[in-house]
Amino acid sequence: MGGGLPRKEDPNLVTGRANWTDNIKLPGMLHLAMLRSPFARAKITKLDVSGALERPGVVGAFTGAELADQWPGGVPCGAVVSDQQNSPFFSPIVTDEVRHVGDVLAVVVASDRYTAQDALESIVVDYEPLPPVVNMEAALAEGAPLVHEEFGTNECFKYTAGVEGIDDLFDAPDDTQLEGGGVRGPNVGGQGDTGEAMRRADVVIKERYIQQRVLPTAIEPRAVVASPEPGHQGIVMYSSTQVPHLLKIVLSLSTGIPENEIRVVAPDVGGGFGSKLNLYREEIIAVVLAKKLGTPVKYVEDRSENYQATIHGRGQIQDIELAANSDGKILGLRVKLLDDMGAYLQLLTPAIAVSGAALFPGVYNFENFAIEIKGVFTNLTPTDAYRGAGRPEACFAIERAMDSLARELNMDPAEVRRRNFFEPFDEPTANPAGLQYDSFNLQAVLDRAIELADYESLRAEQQRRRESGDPVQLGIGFSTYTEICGLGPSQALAGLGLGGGGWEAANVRMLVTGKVEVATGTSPHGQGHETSWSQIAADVLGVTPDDVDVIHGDTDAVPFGRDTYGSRSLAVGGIAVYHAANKVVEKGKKIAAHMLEASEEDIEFEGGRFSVAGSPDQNVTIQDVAGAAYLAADLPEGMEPVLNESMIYDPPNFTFPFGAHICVSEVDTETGKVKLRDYIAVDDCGPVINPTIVDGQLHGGLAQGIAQALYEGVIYDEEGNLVTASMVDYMIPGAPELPNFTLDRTVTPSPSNPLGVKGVGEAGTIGAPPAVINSIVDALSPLGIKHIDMPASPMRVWKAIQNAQGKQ
Ligand code: MCN
Repeated sequence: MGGGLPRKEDPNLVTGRANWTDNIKLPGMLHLAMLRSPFARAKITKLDVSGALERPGVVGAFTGAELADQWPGGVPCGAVVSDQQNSPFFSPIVTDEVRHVGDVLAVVVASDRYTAQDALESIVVDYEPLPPVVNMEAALAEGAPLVHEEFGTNECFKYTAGVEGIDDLFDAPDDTQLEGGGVRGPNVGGQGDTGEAMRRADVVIKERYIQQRVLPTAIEPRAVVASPEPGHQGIVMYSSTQVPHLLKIVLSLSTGIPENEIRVVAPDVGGGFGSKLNLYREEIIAVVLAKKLGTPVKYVEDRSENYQATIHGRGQIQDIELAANSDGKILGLRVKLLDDMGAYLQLLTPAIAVSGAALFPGVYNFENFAIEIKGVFTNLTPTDAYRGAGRPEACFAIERAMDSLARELNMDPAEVRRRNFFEPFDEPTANPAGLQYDSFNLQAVLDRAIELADYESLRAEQQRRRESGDPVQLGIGFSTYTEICGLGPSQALAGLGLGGGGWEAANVRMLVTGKVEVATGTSPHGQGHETSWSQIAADVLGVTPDDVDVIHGDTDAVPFGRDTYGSRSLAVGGIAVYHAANKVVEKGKKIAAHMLEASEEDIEFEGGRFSVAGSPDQNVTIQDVAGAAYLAADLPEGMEPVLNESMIYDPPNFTFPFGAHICVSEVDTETGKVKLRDYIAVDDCGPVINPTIVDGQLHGGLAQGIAQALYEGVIYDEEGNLVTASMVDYMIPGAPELPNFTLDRTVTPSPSNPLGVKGVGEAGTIGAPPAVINSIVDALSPLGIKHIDMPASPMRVWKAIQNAQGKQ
């Protein structure tokens, strides 16, 4: 542990030997294509699939009405954040009305993919187009068209913390009505009296930030093969998923197929970023048709379908008020959020903003906090988890507001942060929302980032450029962040509306030859668990990582698991491996004592060798012990054969990595173009198991965070058409658009687990957006520019400059 072992999984991935879902070809396999709505909202007045059936190669064409009894549970949403939540039935194939462009109204099954796709053209549909709602504020306005008429409103849920007794956080006619805050919400707490804090403050920063929708673009789009395989009584589903174990459960809930008759296999998965944390309608349809037709059915989405029908991330309007004294000390924060659900609820949709709610206070220690979140239905693609899921949004708001506060008080942005940081601690400490942060040393990460950036020189250069009227201005942007990782303690997850079940399972077994197999319930799709888990097991057992094979992603091979998301895998799944391996060592000690005719208390274990204390020559290797345990010819009385130990580990707390990022940008005031010159990230995820993997995770995360800040953004037109429906229209940055990252770490162990590790998989995505926008605003602040919305495209930046100069 701690060594930069090259990733075991990479040779296969980079030499074309990976096994993607689309590589699977089964005898008799048919191909599925979806007829998708071109309208954001329309009634279906006629639907006739008979024309498709006449085409050669077409095996079946189906409407929702024909298959409705096959999916009693519809597409499941498992997240409930409010008793009054409006949760619509989400039919895999709609029957009466389409609710977003890309909604599915019929499907074709054919001998090959092209035939299936072409046959869609022979389906006759009459639509009665209806006016759609394509933005949240319009959706909440009186008389707005309703996405789901049965609810009589487009509000999906309302969630409040610290604001009980008032209807609307900022809309209260008089601030005095906010007295009597201080009520801890049921799950995420608010506390104190934010109204009183606002009145008492020397300054109140009031801002609105837009979290644009973004597309979680994995290299491999979604793919599924559903197969009624011989020898298996139910269904085998191969899916490009990050959650095979979860799929087994929710597929059963959706279709009524008993859970024990479902096997889900995640072959190699080319990325997910949260978007493959869902049971999708296409997977349900493939399973239902494979059962109905008695033959395997494959569906692979193309990139435009991926952009229309795979979930989108973010999609929030954030109104925030931050109250502070003239010395920069924060007195209170209140937040009012609108959260875009899209047309339906996917597995976690309502829980995304709620799970980020308690992180709005960020890394700052203050008294008064309140939040109100409204989930809103729109006629757009559903949203759900995208890398960070709730935390990048929260971090952006507080970190942008901290910069505004610094500017208002004419204070250095690093200094205003420092004045509000928690003092270093290594035991759980409550944040203003009641979350128990595990351990922090924020001062250390900020100091190191400032040192690496050579901050003083940067400010001097900035000053020079300002004074000389250089058209290219320098911007220096900070963000200091924390996030909630290691999802999570089961009880706490239940409190967030996520049902519970935050444990993770591992099985560590030693084979007769002394080799090791680790079965894990995590389901990596780019994170390198085969390497990291090998390192953990190898260190505990005193073998080499090459002796360890890691098995994952098959519910028959690994019976229990809770999969990979929420940067949970190391802090929960890796710790399960650690405990199971230690159990192997404990059992090995008993066998070694028997073999060495010594007492168990006298057996020491180091470097893969059991020896008798004081007589190091009397020893046996763990491989010897594994062989003896397997053959079982001479074991201690009553002992079960084989070194084969399991652990189901439920963590006591989440983990809270933290960091300080500094973005250095050059903003061309004549063209609006922003060039990132440098990006310094000092992150603390506790002790690191594999520094190469951690650096890779940070690079990828930073790239996606910078992408949201500068390049990416979903665009819909007024009719609800997805304008950014291909990679030509949607800007995914590549290496040329990104700066050379300067990374460093501090190590503050978590008290929550024996290795002290915290998550890192989303850290970059969380820290980067505010650092980038803060740097641009910093560069342009002499013009009086206070905010630029994301993505800060050249056009947007140029317009802001023109406005500021009174030219527009
Ligand atoms: N690690 C480590 N030491 C630490 C922390 C982590 O060595 N102190 C290593 C772990 O051992 C693991 C990797 O870093 O190999 C990530 O661990 P962790 O932070 O526990 O995150 P998860 O494995 O649970 O990954 C989930 C996270 C999320 S939520 C998204 S979204 C995301 C991400 O990982 N999606 C990814 N990284 C991705 N990387 C790729 N390539 N593709 C995705 O879809």
